Amino acid sequence: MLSCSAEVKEAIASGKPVVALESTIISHGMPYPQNLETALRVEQVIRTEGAVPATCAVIRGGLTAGISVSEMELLAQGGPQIPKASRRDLPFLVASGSNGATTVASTMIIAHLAGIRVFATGGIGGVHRGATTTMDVSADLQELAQTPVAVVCAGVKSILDIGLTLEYLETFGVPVVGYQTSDFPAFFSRDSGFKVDGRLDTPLEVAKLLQATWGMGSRSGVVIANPVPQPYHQPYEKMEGIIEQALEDANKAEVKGKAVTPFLLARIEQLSGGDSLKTNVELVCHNALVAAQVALQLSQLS
Ligand code: PSU
Ligand code: MN
Repeated sequence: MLSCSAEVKEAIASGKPVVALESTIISHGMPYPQNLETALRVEQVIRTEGAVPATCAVIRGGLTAGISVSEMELLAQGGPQIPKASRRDLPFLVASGSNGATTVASTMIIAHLAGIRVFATGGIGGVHRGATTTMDVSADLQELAQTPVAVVCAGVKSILDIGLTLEYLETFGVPVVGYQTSDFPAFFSRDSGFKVDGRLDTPLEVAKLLQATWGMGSRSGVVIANPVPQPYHQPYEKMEGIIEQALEDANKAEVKGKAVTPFLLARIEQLSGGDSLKTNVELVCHNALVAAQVALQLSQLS
């Protein structure tokens, strides 16, 4: 059921640093062809740092770590026609031999099965605004509570309730690291008004934190919140107006379930023009860089 590329298999077996990457960001998070260009660039960033990239997806029913360029192209061109697969969707795709784009939750599952401990993405899912009545809480949070993989991200978009997302992570005992910052970032913006408890400044410090987490028997994931580089930062207030509009549109269109996040991402992209996409691409590449450096330190410690 698990299928690793020859390169990824060899790297894991010989203890080389490997970084997992998700594919919902390819099919549902960005338009074509920027999605494909970004997916390829992210892999290159990881290689340049001396680590091996493992983009994950469900391919013909196989939980795959290390998809090929042509498979990446298929997911990029297919866009929203490719099923978005979180934890509960995986059995359907595996049983029917289908393709699927993996979210943070399902990429963590594949990474853990394969023996990969570090994963880079853009933003994680979280507690949606209004969740006290809709109960819309991303399965990503539940996965972080139970699967020992470190996720390097630029925080969460303020389409979510950032405060409640942090509360949820605290309840489930998930360490949240601020990488070179004490502010929890809000994806497009370097700060959200919320603080992190733990600031760490080097890849070695992060690797030691991961070792400590898993060394004491914890099975949880770790969030490594890495703010977007300053030149691409968008002011929080500027994005907030756009996000409010996107949320209003989602409400009017009565979007529900797993369609909510892709709808909001696409609407924000439309409303904000090229700026937000550029920021999105750059922060993903920067997360990949930091993830590769952490994976390298972790492989040297083990
Ligand atoms: N947030 C982003 N970009 C993304 C996602 C979230 O800024 O592409 C994607 C990720 O794949 C994440 C998923 O795991 O959306 C969460 O979806 P949901 O809220 O339906 O769990
Ligand atoms: Mn949801």
